[in-house]
Amino acid sequence: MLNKLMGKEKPAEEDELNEIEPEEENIPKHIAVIMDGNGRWAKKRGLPRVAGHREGMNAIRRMVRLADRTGVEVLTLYAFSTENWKRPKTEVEFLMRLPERFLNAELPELIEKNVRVRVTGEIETLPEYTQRAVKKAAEETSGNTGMILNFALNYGSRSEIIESVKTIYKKVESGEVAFTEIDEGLLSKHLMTAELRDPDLLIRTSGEIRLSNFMLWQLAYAEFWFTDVLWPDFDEKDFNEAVRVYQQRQRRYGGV
Ligand code: V07
Repeated sequence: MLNKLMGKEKPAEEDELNEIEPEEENIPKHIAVIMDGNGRWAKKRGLPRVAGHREGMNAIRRMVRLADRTGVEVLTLYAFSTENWKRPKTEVEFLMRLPERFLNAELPELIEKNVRVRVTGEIETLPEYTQRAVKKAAEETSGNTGMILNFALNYGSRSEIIESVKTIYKKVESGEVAFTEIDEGLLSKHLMTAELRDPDLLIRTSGEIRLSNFMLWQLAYAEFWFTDVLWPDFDEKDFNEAVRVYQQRQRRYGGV
């Protein structure tokens, strides 16, 4: 990693020695990922966009194993934004089948790994079969005490904040909350992520340098790491690089 930063090439085998160990200092406790570039990955190969989404699920499996092995406490993956409804109907229909498909294939391993699955987003407006799949996974893993795998599904940050403000308004109106009690902590407790710590590290793939309405409040103090790598190609080397960069930034921060 240091060699790379200094512009020197290093032999490929060293990448394997670069594994992040759970005992290390400054492991990001909550990693949030914007998994961008699935469509572009498919286009490059002359495949339909949905082939990229399918391959993106393999990258999720890889990411979950890496994060779990590293001692990450929460892994949040942005699977579907409220803006994604604007995509072609056939693509949206395909995407809505993916939670079920993913969980059918992965739930046994997630249970074996003691992973707790949860969802952040407006799931009430999703197709019945999508809701059923995510609810089943959340229920079957609700007693697990290991890593939290949090899927942001039909999620939009501004609307999440508006909903919190409305709830707080009603509580003030009814006298349950005093106007003077409104502070950052209270608003945080009304967000859909109330039970989760804020992300320490945001990863976005595929070269776009923006937040796209993702966890605007929660990412206030996170480190951001962007890469041109397309999500289906995201691998251990990329994961290690993101964590190493995070660790170095934390070290500098602590040093001043
Ligand atoms: C989706 C595959 C991965 C690349 C990114 C976009 C497409 C996993 C899920 C999922 C969601 C909830 C859940 C379990 C799995 C998923 C959608 C799209 C809509 F509880 N991948 N994935 N959901 N993609």
